[in-house]
Amino acid sequence: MEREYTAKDIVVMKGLEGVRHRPGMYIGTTSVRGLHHLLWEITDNCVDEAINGYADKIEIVLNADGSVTVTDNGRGMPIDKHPELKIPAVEVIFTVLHAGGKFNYSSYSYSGGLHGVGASVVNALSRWLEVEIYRDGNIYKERFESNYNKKTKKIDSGVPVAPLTVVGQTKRKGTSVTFMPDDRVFDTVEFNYDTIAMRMRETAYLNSGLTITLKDMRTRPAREDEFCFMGGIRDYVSFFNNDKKALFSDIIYISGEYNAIKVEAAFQYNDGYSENIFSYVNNIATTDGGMHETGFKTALTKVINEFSRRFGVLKDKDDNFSGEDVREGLTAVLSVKMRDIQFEGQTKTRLGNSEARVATEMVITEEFTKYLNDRKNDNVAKAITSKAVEASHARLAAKKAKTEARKKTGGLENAPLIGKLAACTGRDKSRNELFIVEGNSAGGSAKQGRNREYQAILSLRGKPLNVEKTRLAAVEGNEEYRTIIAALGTGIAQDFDISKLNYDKVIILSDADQDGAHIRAILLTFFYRYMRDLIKDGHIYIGLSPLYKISKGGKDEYAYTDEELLEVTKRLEKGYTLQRYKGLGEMNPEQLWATTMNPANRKLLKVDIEDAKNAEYLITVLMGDKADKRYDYIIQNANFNKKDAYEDIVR
Ligand code: 1YM
Repeated sequence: MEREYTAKDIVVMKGLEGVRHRPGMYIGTTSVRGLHHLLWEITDNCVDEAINGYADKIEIVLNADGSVTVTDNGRGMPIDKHPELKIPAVEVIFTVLHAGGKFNYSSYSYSGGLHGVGASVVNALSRWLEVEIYRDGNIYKERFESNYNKKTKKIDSGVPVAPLTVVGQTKRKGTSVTFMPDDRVFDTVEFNYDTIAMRMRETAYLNSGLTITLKDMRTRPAREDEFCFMGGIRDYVSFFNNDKKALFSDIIYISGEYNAIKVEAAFQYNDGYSENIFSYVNNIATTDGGMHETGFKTALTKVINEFSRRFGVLKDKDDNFSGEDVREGLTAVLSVKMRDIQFEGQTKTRLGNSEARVATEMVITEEFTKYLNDRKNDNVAKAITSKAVEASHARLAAKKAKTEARKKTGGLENAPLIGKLAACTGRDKSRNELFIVEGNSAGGSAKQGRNREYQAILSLRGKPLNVEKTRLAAVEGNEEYRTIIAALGTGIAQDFDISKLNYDKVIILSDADQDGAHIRAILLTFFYRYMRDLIKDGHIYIGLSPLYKISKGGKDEYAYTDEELLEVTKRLEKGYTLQRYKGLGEMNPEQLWATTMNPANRKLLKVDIEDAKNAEYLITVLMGDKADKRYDYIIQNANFNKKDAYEDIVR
């Protein structure tokens, strides 16, 4: 049966056409990250249904044909006819851009990511999409396709192939969506199991009692995971502190509501020195913090200071604890749920709503005060205040030492350090590169092989200090780091100023072995902790060096991975000699330049910490106290020579 198109159909099609024309505007990018955004759009709808109390199960299946199926046990998408468009609501949801907001559906949406563009965008960017709804005893089904139109020479996006149809009976309730991402749109259409698992684990932590299952039918045997945390964000805090020594066993949990903003926080202290606050709004990670985080910090500082005054931990002569003092060794998860969220900042990962600050500060102040003053929690109160005392003493001592050092050297305390740096001659900061090289012999080769106009070399002796276990003051006192800090010119931690950066690229060059992986991880931890914007702004790189040299007839070729080696040796057939490099130090200056430093043919991985939490986990496990776990993790995950460890390979 030929279907007649009405004016409304055309509006609908034009909308989705726009999405296909400019996918980046709707999902940010057509890279592998954009691909996963499609999936989040669908899972977010399920999470909404769960937050509103109608669903408690979500199932994701990566099908063998490359499509993905997401199913929930909620009410089922609405199927009643839309009063104006005269088509079932489900069809509106999948074919009208921004159907959610525009038609006033889903006003209770708490999830929904950065883009929050909805199911129609997923449809527009899929080869085909099928939705099944289990509702009122029926199974309803509709299929949409994006096919090439010979007449218009364009692709008609997300067009229904038939009206919504009842295809069977059922007792169950819920919605199931299967879609095949369009390979004409995305750079890759291969979903990454680990990316999805990570996000779903996080979602499960943030929504206690929600069960999320993930199954990969593309591999044999199928891979499967189930995430469900009855303790919610409390369990999340224990997960983060798993490898650390907690100061007390209790995990402080606070929840409350203020002006229709739901605030939930869980926290605990460990014997380390770093502060780790993981904040969320509507299940979206706010890696740059924002108003809710500010409210949390203000409340924490205020409550601990008031309590300490009242019970004489702070005497009249003492200054108040600073914010850093009360956050030393803190691991916290803060989750806020509210309407009309606004993001700020370059990466749109900072919450801008000031009402979130007010609500968070109110809820935390009230509940945390009650908690500390409850005699049951005396041991916790004592541990927290003692930790703050210790931190404030360390802070004051470091400040004093710094002032004295400055007096002695007349402000030139960095001068001798710069001597360790083989600086470059050029002054163009936007071109200059700093290589941080493992070992003196590789450092020597790098100094001789480099282009001295824009390449500076700093060689490290041995392993740098592990900053995870160190206070800022000790880091600042460490010669290796002082050299790096002085060379970069930016300062560190609170004093960090990226506008003073002397180099466009900071390239870590370490051996392709376990020690090299460890050194790389230590340096990344340092940048992550104290110069995070260097990573965020894309200045940190890992230089790949070849694992093999293959020579034949006086010509040398290099292989950076085992796969490349196979390729080359296959092509050369026989009569070649093979050298395996055990470390950078085995390369002479010319080889190091040709393979690792020359922008024309080197391979650099741009370090991209989109997901600060995972970096923190990696760092915690790599750097934490439990050595066996660390060893396993390095073996399994620290192979930065794997391409998929980072998104971009650049020169
Ligand atoms: C596998 C994906 O989308 N589930 C889902 C979506 C909706 C509902 C239930 C729902 C919401 C409401 C009322 C409501 C959606 N509805 C809409 C819209 N799973 C999945 N489950 N009844 C059912 O929010 O009022 C958008 S999504 F727009 F119709 F409300």
